[in-house]
Amino acid sequence: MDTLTQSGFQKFLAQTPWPAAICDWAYTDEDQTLSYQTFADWIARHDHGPLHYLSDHRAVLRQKLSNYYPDFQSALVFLFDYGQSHFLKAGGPNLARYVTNFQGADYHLVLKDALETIGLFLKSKLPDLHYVLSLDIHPVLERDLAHRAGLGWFGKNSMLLNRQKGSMFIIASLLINKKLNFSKRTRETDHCGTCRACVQACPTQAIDEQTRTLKAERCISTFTIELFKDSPAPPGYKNKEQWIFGCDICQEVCPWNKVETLPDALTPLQEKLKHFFLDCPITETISELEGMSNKAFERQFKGTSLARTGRVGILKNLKALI
Ligand code: B12
Ligand code: SF4
Ligand code: SF4
Repeated sequence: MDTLTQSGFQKFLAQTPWPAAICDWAYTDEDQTLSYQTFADWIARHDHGPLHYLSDHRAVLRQKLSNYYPDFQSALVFLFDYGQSHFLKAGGPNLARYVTNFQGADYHLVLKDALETIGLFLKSKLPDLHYVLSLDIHPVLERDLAHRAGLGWFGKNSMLLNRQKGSMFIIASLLINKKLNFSKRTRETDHCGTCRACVQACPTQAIDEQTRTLKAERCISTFTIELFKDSPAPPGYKNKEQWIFGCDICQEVCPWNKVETLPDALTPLQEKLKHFFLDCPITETISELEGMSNKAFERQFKGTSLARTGRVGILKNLKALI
């Protein structure tokens, strides 16, 4: 008995409170990626720099979804919005919006729960449905998947861009062992045109506009999120924006991103992040962190994105700015 309809699903999505708005979603049953060669060439050029987890045995899994999930039949792809602005300051210090805008929590945790909630709903309608998640860390080319579902195009900064929303969202998907009776969209075409705003704004010249990929070693995001121990900052890291975790510069300048202001009160986690990292000069945060043990840092920032790099990683980011 198939009681799952697209309108019923849409109603369920509209009635459920999510940790961030679902700004768009779509369905696809296309297994094969369109841009695996772009990925393979990128690895062959060593443009992944220090991101070794992308070039190991899992690289080839990204070619098609059924390499990762052999029962793959279809996917539901969701875009979770993080495009609000209440924390950003000219002259920094700044945290990437995704750090603060999922109520201050690590999106991997809150969106995993959100996807599981969606999965439970689907299973309540189709008991023999199974799924696995694709949420950043899985061997899936997620931008390509969202593009196949018709959710956007690849910007020159390599971001997946959506006509309504721009690029400030996290892509999170359920890969499913059944086809659903949902409508499919046509693929989005390129809408960057002659614009080069992101290429010009990147302070570290990390964007390779010909291939619409990044030279990961030069990206502030790699330095601040992916490198935990002492390592040299890319030239240009020390700039007036002072991104201490992640970097949104090439998205901020994109004409497709409309920055919104949130009137909401801050959650305790957001308050903590703001108070500790953004409201005082970097030199003060450094002394505070130097007087703190690794364990105390873990306790303070458990459940936030900053737990990834830990105290030593954040200190590395801050010290490279003074
Ligand atoms: C490794 C990684 C990084 C690395 C490298 C990023 C990069 N651009 O390659 C670093 C640490 C630098 C990084 C930074 C960021 N990341 Co990141 N990252 C990833 C991860 C885990 C893998 C990406 C990857 O495989 N890169 C290799 C390149 C070659 O592949 P790609 O990025 O998918 O790019 C494709 C397009 O360039 C495409 N392409 C280009 N031209 C054309 C033309 C045509 C016609 C076609 C078909 C395809 C095509 O081919 C490529 C291969 O599919 C993904 C999650 C995932 N599993 O996919 C998140 C992901 C890409 N990151 C994300 C985010 C949010 C960020 C940051 C904004 C975080 C921040 N604020 O600091 C920045 C943005 C920097 C930027 N401009 O890309 C989001 C992006 C959402 C979106 N709207 O696109 C993702 C999808 C995570 C998620 N689940 O939402 N990230
Ligand atoms: S995230 Fe920052 S450093 Fe990386 S490509 Fe974009 S602007 Fe450049
Ligand atoms: S800034 Fe311009 S070139 Fe870059 S992604 Fe946006 S529209 Fe495309």
